[in-house]
Amino acid sequence: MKKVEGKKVWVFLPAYNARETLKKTYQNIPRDLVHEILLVDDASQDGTPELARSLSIRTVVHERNLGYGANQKTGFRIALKEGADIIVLLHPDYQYDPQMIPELIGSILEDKADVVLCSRMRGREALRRGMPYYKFIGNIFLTRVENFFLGTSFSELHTGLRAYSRVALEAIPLEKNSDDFVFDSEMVVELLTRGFRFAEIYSPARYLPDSSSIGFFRSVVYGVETLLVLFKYFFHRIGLVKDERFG
Ligand SMILES: Nc1nc2c(ncn2[C@@H]2O[C@H](COP(=O)(O)OP(=O)(O)OP(=O)(O)O)[C@@H](O)[C@H]2O)c(=O)[nH]1
Ligand SMILES: [Mg+2]
Repeated sequence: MKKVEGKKVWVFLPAYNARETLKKTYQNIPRDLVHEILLVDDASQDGTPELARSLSIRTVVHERNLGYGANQKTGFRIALKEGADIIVLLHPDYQYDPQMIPELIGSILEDKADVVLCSRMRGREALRRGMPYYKFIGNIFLTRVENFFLGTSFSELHTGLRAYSRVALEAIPLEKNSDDFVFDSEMVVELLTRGFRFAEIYSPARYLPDSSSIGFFRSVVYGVETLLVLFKYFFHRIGLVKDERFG
């Protein structure tokens, strides 16, 4: 696929201590349809920004560690300000296949979707590839609860490879969202409840020794916070506590 006339595709890498995996991730990004690659570094201690700059990746650095959600706020703010039409979020820990990007953005380019998620969850493949058992079970459980509350049928809502259209990102109050990991779940609920069209593709993730993987405690915090977002949405829907973040 060649660069699509008039559509600016950005790839955004939210980075934290990604030095071991950044180069591999970056080199696998198909360049012919991507206009800009932006890395936001959240005060890594392993030299991630220095490596990024040596690879000629445009790099923005947080002075101190602000969190995964705050990292995305910075990235989306810059991309939107500079006219990106489609923004691909890609974790730089080389767990996701950058070669999936053309397929990922295809339905946005064709105006058939506003948000596309690259699911890692189909059958037990993720387990075979090394996803820890508690993450596998947690992912299935959380996605099922989300599907129940949102009336959807996704196989996974927690992936680190997704694409958003500009229109979708501009419609939601990004800055009001969490600075932590639950930012991703807030976005999904805000976009779905505003009626944006979601699509899902599939590509299993890699679990290599140097890929970033948050531990058990932070995973549980993420899970509980995601459930809280759903409860808030439910109360909003039944009119008990209105929350302007949801449509
Ligand atoms: N800004 C910021 N990003 C972080 C922090 N910790 C991890 N990340 C990044 O957030 C992304 C997701 O974190 P991971 O540790 O890979 O966790 P995960 O993808 O939810 O879980 P896995 O499926 O095990 O990979 C990675 O790209 C990390 O670089 C942090 O403290 N701050
Ligand atoms: Mg990871």
